[in-house]
Amino acid sequence: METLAKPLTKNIRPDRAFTTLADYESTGGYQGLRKALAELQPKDVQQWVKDAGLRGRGGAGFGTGLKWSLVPLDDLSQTRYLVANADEMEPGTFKDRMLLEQDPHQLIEGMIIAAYAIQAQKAYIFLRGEYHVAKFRLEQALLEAKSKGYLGEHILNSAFNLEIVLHTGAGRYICGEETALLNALEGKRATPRAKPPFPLVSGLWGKPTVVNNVETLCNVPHILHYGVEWYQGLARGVDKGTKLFGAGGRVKHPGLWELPMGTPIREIIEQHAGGMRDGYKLRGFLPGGASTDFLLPEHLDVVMDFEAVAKAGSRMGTGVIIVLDDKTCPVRMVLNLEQFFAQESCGWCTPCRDGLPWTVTLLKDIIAGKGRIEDLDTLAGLTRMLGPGNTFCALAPGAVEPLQSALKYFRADFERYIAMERA
Ligand code: L3W
Repeated sequence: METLAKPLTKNIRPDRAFTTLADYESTGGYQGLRKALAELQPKDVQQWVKDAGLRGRGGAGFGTGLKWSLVPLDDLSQTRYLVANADEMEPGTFKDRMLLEQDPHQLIEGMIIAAYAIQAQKAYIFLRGEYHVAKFRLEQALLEAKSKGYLGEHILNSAFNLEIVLHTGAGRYICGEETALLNALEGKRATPRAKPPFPLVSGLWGKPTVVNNVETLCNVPHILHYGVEWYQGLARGVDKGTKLFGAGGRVKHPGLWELPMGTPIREIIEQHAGGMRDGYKLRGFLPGGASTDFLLPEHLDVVMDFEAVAKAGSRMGTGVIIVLDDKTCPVRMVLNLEQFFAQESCGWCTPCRDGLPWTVTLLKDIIAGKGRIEDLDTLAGLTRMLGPGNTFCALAPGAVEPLQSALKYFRADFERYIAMERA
């Protein structure tokens, strides 16, 4: 069997806009599904994905097979749902967009296999409303899949039935939080729900529901088709498989690359992104989206594995790096991010609703020359008050990560604004 180093992007080519069903089938598409339905029980599929070591690619890294295995399967008459979280809106992150626009069948096949593994009868794709091209391509791909018997009743002549519904959001970041997403799907205001119960026990309309990120689901067909050992062998580090890593900011070649898990950050920034643009130096970076902590040039040899990045003091998050150069003010960059998060707070819990606008006010005052040195303590206090455990969801704890690390690493920049006012 042909060995593939880049399963997720093998069909994405510069000479065509996207992959049709025929293109997808010509490189082994829907073979993973055939194997799952013909040879494996749902529990076996869960075990394959667990053994492969696939972890969620949306930012949190929860074990995918473990998540599926926690869905109650005892009462098969009970409705279960699968949801693909395609509400990609993390600032600086554009990885799912490429998969959705350029190879929609890969997601659809991953969803059918995942739905089979948890015995879901209905699945939803919750798509970011602004992803118009993805919407069009997914609509076409769903029709193609249905016409070839991959979707609908008795898929590939098996006893398994599945309907996939495409639902577009209305442009709110909070809808990417899985329980807010479920409320939005139910037609309610998109506020997060308290967890537990986790959605896999009580999700959409109170039924067991698995929510997986797009990139996570795109890994699944390949695990089934090429096997667990092959998948594990793709990685360079502790975590398994490949990942779409990217870099944006003042690098020579901003972009996305499918690379082994465990790839050093230095390689992503210096080789794949071509290093810094002429005249700019690297000052720091957010490793995986706007809601992760800054790291410094001294962390360039950290590898992109969940634990390795956590040990360095940040999170791998979405794996799409935002680069800070020496001519961009970190205080203004953080203000920009906090303005986004304050605007996107759903207002459901007080610390997030009131705390994030307060960080914005303080940062604006500091930049306007009206700051006091005590404001830095207030900002640090806010990062603790908005941290994990004090809010319903991860929006505010994620939002304060770049702020808390900017206060740690770039304090002199804050103090310079404050001193300017005193001078
Ligand atoms: C059963 C338990 N299930 C956790 C499940 C949970 C969810 C998954 C991860 O936030 C992060 C956030 C953003 N029994 C369970 C359990 N689960 N414990 O596992 O859960 P959790 O709570 O760790 O994270 P989350 O609320 O899903 C996601 C970060 O991602 N982020 C943002 C990404 C944005 C995008 C985008 O725009 N597309 O991906 C970047 O880092 O800050 O920390 O399914 O139910 N005991």
